Amino acid sequence: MKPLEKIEFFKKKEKLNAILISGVNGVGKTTTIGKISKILKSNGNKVMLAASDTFRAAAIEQLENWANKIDVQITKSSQGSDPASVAYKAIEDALNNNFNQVLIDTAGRLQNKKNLMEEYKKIANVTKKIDPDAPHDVILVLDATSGQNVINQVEEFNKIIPITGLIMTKLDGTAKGGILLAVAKKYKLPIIALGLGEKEDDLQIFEAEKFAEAFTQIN
Ligand SMILES: Nc1nc2c(ncn2[C@@H]2O[C@H](COP(=O)(O)OP(=O)(O)OP(=O)(O)O)[C@@H](O)[C@H]2O)c(=O)[nH]1
Ligand SMILES: [Mg+2]
Repeated sequence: MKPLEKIEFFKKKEKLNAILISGVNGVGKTTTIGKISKILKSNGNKVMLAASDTFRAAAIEQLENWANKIDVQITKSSQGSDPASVAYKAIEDALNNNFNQVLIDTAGRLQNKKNLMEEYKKIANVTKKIDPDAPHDVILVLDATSGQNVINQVEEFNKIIPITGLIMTKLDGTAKGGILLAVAKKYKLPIIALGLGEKEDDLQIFEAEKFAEAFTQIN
């Protein structure tokens, strides 16, 4: 499992690092952004959130609550506005104000909905107008209770913009998420972290040894 680690994800970055967070509906994207922000901030990063889920009612407020809780900045617009413009503006704001990490929240979308996947592509492409290397990370959030469908999610999201890391949430429930290792190996994707609850500290950075220990104890 060692090659699946990517602990440097959470370290302090010297240059702008835009992180696109994607996944199907309700997997825990927004919650995970809150949790990641806390770790990034504690490691000396200046964090900006981009409220690019302009689709779901109350999604902006939800992200704003996390921004307040963790005490990080947020760039937002109104519900129904263009998600790509929000991402663009967030990165612009970050560069102008010396923020180095931008976490882009996106609306939940099913991997087989063509128009929603096109919109997703547009968000990624617009960030390249500011920095051709952006988004520097593309994290697909997976729900441990999704079972085998996870494979199809990785396959389809990866086709639109190459994924750079996986996070699996809801591992505090009865689902063991055994599929995660299989899918990470198949697509050669690092596992960034594991979600173990709804609170700000319920994110465990993926470390192969710890995971192996926990896994063998549970089973
Ligand atoms: N038990 C548990 N619940 C979680 C975890 N991560 C997120 N949740 C819960 O899952 C629900 C959905 O979380 P969100 O963060 O809103 O998910 P999302 O992917 O942003 O949802 P959409 O934006 O609507 O697609 C919330 O009730 C979260 O509190 C986790 O690791 N464990
Ligand atoms: Mg959300």
